[in-house]
Amino acid sequence: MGYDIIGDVHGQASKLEALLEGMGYRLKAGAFQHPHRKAIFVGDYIDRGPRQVDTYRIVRAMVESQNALAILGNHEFNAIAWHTADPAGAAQGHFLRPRHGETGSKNRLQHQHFLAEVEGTRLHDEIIEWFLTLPLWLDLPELRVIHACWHDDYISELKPLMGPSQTLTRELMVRASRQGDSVFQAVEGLTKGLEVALPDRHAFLDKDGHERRNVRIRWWDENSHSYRDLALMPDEARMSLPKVTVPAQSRPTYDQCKPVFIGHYWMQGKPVLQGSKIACVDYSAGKGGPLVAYRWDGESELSTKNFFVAGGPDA
Ligand SMILES: [Mn+2]
Repeated sequence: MGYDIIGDVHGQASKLEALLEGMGYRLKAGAFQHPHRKAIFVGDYIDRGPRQVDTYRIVRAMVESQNALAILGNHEFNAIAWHTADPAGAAQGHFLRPRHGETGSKNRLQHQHFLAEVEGTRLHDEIIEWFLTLPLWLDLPELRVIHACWHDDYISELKPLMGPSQTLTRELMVRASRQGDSVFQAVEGLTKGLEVALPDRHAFLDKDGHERRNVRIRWWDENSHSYRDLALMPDEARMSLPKVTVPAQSRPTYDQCKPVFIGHYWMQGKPVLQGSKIACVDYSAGKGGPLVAYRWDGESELSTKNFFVAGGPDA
C-alpha cells in the first residue's frame, strides 16, 4: 500500500481537490479514492482559508470510507478547546480556550473563518465531535505521523491516559488546557513543536512586544546545536540569541527506526527533507503557498523526488 501524506490544508478545499485529482484520486460515492493508495492527513484542516466546512467534509468522507487516515493538528485542538466549557468556570461561561479579554479576541481572530461558517449551528458540534475522534499521532508498522514533533517521552506519558487509538478524552482536554500540567506540555510539544528555555538571563521580545524566555526549535536538525542556529524565529531576533549549545536533555533525538512525517512549520520554497527519515509536508497552503504531499512507496530512506506539489502560489 502506498501512502500520500498531505500537508496542512487550512480551509483550502480547492487546493486539496486539485492535489488529490493531480495524484490520481477520483470522487466516487462521495469520497476521493485511489485504486491502490491511501492518503494520510497531518492535521490543521481548519482556520484561515475560504472553504472550512468543505475541507472537513472531504477529509472526513475519505477517513470514513477508509481512503485516508487523519491526525489532530493544533488548530483542531484549539477548536475543541474553544467549544468545550471549562468545568472550573462553567458557571461564568468560561471555555477551555478563553473567549474574553485580550486573549479571547486574539483567539477569536485566529478562528474567525471557521466560526463564520459554523458558529452556533449543529454542524459546529458535529465537527468538534469528529475532531475528538482523531488520534494525536500514527505509529504504523512502516512510518509515523505527528503534527509537529515526534517526542518519545511525551508520547509515552500520554499513551496510557488516552482514549482508544491515541485520542484525547474530555478529561485530557481539560488538563491539556492548564498551563503547568504535564499533559499541557506534552500535547503542546507534540502539536506545536518543542520549546526550550533560554540559558540564564536571556530573553527576547516577540512580535507583540512580550518578553519571552523560551524558544521553539528545529528539533529535527541534527547538524545544528546552538540556540541561535536552532530557534524558529525571524532572523533578526534569532541573531540576538546566544551561540550556546542547547542541552542534549532538552532535545529529543529521533530514533530513526522508521520515517516520520510532520506538518505545522509553514515551510517555503521547494520542498526539502528535514532528514533522511524526516519530512515536513506543510508548505504554507494556508498563507498563499502550495499544498504539498509526500508520495511514499515503502522506502525507508526518504527522497526529495517524492514530494508532489499542487495548487499554488495563490493568484
Ligand atoms: Mn499547525
